[in-house]
Amino acid sequence: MHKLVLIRHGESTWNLENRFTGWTDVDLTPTGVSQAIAAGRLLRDEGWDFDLCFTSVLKRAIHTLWYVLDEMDRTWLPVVKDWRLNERHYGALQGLNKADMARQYGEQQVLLWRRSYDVPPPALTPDDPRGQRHDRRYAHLAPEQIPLTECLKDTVARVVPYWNEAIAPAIRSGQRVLISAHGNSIRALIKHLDGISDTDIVNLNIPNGVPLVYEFDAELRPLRRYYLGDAAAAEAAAAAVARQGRA
Ligand code: DG2
Repeated sequence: MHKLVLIRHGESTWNLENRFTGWTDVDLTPTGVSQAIAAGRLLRDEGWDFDLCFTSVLKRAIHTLWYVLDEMDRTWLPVVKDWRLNERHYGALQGLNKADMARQYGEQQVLLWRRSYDVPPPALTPDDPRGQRHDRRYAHLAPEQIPLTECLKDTVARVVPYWNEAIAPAIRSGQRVLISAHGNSIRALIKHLDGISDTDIVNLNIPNGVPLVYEFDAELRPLRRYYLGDAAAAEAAAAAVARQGRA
């Protein structure tokens, strides 16, 4: 049987301020650091170990991985960073407060922007300073590959090929893999792995800093998905994420 652990980064400064973040590269808060350390301790105490780690090119996920690995005394493990694990690009919403947007446009509209499968938020203009077209970490990409907005479907369209090319072969070859990523890049992967419908995916929310385990059969078909540690606390934290879009 193969296993995989996914973790959404610990609380970021913009999670705390309830701002749409997307590809904006914000830090962890002290709470976020504590969440990552606690996750590392839990993994260590429960006897987990890894051979290979993947993360995005955003520091909230990278730093979360650092703290987890440090707690496990595994900072020497190989880490592959790839933009395809980045958060879903939140377009012109990036930087805006989620509750303010719900007051201005209504909770239904914000739910559509946050959780619908195929409705993208309004796009950034190519010259918007909040965009990434001049960011050196994306210089190897063609300009049209650097999103100006994304719906979850767009995120699935980059996460799943990366899963197929890089992550799934590593797991199949017997490597124990840990992925540190984001609420919506993880939702994109779960949608694919568990075959969740476009309508049901609306109800899936991912809490910060809680290790999520997948068990697979030899063909990498999911057998089980569960949070490590206090399952009720993880569910409560996921419900709190859902409420971030309320006025
Ligand atoms: C959050 C997710 O991304 O927000 O971009 O605002 O996981 O990197 O903190 P993350 C963002 P929601 O889709 O839950 O509003």
